[in-house]
Amino acid sequence: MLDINKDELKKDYEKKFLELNGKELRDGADLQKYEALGMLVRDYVIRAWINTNKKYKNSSEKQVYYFSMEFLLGRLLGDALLNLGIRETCKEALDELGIDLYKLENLEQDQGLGNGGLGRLAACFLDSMASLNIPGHGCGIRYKYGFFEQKIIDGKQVEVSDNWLRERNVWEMKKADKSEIVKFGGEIKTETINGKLMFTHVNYEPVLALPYDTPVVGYKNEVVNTLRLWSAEPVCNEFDFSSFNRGDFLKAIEYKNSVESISLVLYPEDSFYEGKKLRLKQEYFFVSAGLQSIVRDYKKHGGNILELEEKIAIHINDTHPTLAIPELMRILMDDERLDWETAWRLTENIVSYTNHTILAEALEKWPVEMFKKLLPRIYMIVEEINERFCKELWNKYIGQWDKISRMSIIGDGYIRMANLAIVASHSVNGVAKLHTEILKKKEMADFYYLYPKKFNNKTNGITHRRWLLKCNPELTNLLTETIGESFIKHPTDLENFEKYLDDTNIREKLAQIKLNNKNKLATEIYNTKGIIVDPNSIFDVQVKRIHAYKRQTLNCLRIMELYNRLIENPNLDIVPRTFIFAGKAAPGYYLAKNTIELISSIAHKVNNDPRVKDKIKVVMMDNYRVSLAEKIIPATDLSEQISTTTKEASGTSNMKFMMNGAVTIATLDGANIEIKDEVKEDNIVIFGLDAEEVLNYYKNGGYSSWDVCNNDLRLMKLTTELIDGTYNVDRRRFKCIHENLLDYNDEFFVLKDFDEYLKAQDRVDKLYRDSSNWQRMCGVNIAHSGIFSSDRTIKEYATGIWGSEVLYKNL
Ligand code: 26V
Repeated sequence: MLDINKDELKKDYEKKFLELNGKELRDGADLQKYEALGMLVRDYVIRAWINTNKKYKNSSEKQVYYFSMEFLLGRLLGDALLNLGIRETCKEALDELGIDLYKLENLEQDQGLGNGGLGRLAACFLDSMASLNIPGHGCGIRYKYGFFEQKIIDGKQVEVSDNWLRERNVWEMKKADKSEIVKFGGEIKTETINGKLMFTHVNYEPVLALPYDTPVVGYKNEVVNTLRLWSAEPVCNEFDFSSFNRGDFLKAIEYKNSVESISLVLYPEDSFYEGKKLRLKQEYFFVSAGLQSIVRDYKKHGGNILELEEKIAIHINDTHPTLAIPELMRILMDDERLDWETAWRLTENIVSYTNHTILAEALEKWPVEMFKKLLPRIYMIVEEINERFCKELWNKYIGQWDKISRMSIIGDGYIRMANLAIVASHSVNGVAKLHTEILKKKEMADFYYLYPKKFNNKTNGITHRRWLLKCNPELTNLLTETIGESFIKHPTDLENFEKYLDDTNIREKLAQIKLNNKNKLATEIYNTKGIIVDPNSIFDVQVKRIHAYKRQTLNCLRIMELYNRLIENPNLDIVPRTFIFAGKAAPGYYLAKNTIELISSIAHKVNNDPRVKDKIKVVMMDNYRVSLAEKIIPATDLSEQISTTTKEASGTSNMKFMMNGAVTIATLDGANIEIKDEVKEDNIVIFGLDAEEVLNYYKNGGYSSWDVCNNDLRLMKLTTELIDGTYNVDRRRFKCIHENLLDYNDEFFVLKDFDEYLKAQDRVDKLYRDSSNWQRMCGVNIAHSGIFSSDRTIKEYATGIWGSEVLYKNL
């Protein structure tokens, strides 16, 4: 915790501003004021950062490295202030200077180096590791362009590049002296020296990996860990270009472009495998740079390579960093001269893997020919791993060729990354109980029977520091006034709040806080979309990536149905609702983009119809991102978690909403099940097919969406409305959604769950009318959300997977 008072902070800030801008604070622009504050906070952080690194160097604690293609950090200023324990002091200091801290915080660009849940989870984990005194660091790519910015123009998604580095990034520190070389292409020369086979990589294309470090500040504990992101640069310097003759010059430019493309842009796909060579390059680039620097650092401080497994843990976030396995083998064998068996033992004990999805279309596999050419030495190692593994299988499963070929790492001309990750790591985990069970019993059953001990569950979590303390200060105040501050370090202490819920005064306060947050969001909606919404209506929210399995279409159909009912009966007695959507669609995912258009069309129709104007409103907000989530979530009454059961591995927004006192309407999917177990059935609204029913339909058939539709007059009307011009003069506009629901038999059971969903929404309507009980439900959700803090999750990873020291026990 930083020991600084308001006056000192004021003085430091004015001085910093002057230094940076050569003018007085009062003459500065807001952006300059933000930058100066950011630079000042970075200065405050640096002392503790240096000390933390020193401490790590001199201690024998295991260092954990979290390898991830994505880190969705959002903004950092507010978090850094909060974790340093000076956000309040800073607010007061700035107030006295006539500056609004929150306004400055709003000027920071989001660091959007991730697609969705997987990248945000990585960011929450970094925060928890630092706050729990765990030496845990991130390793990833410093994409020049992050996840695209989404504009909704004429109801359609338009993608704009996210040039997040346009303004100065005050948080990162370039560490040129820590650069590494990563090698692509070329050939491998094999020779025997002193009776030992040696492999030399020749004629390769070298790429300079340049690290940028960002501090990860722990909560009031003086710990600052590191997120290291790698940028790809050409090896030779600019000057060399001028000395080339014309032919070489063009070649040099080609080289420069090809190298820089590696860290140019984040792939805007999630849950969809993109078999592109550039993606493979990205994956190898950052794992190779990361591992080389880890081993180099380890040896520099006198570490014995044979003890590496006791001193470091490498965690791979989904299969994207799986090349860490053969790369570590390469370093240990070719650079450190260890034999295969020793290198294998170390690698297996060091690496652990998390699976984040069962969607088949997200399973990474690389064409052998492409892989071999790009990574010749790595290919040799993967081939050897596969041969040894298959030999084991032949001995164990005599004659069971189907099973062996399913499990093989290389097969059908592809390298299967999940198989490699399972075979070569000591731990494989899913991200919620149901998801882990599906991995064990279904998707990865062959491997589970072979290695039952490797499989385990680690239900996801979210950092309550960002997702409660920072984004909902009023609720935080109410909590500390009632139950004290212990929940901040021990989030399950939030349970103490439950006993206050009998107090009507507290329930009214909860309602007032929600209303205040809704007012703020209403203003934001008006400012960005020009739509007036009623803060006294139910804020009914579905914000997440747009994807068929998340079923935004189910939400659309029920709004269309409610609209029809209201038109038929203008006196229909419903609690007014505001339906809020936000989310990006992958640029190449037609159905998802079409869904955004449908939402926009419904919004257009409904919002312009005076007959329903006091009852329902529909809003599709632009550019969903971390900082927008921080505004929407505290203002939500009803959280929509309506994925097809079995498809959402966990979900994490479900946890954020409950922590901010929203009631959830959900299918029994992912972590929704565990949320229900915590709050009990009375405090959540559940509907829809269960996992067994869904899996049974997938396996044995028996579902006909046409039959469901033909037996439900509402659905007949609604599906017709999709293609009869009701929502767009161009009748073909939503043909694709119509086809998916009917001609392709509704893969995600939208029509099947429709009736139950509507009934569940009616229950919500009734529950909300009993305002006092509704507030109790909200309170119970808050009180039981502590278990979903990522602190709990990280403790489970630390003890159950990484075997890292658990110093947080002293907290
Ligand atoms: C796959 C691919 C394939 C290649 C192109 C880029 C790319 C990027 C991401 C993915 C996998 C996405 C998996 C994912 O985001 N899963 C989500 O993970 C959350 C954290 O565990 C979890 O809460 C969500 O339920 C799950 O969908």
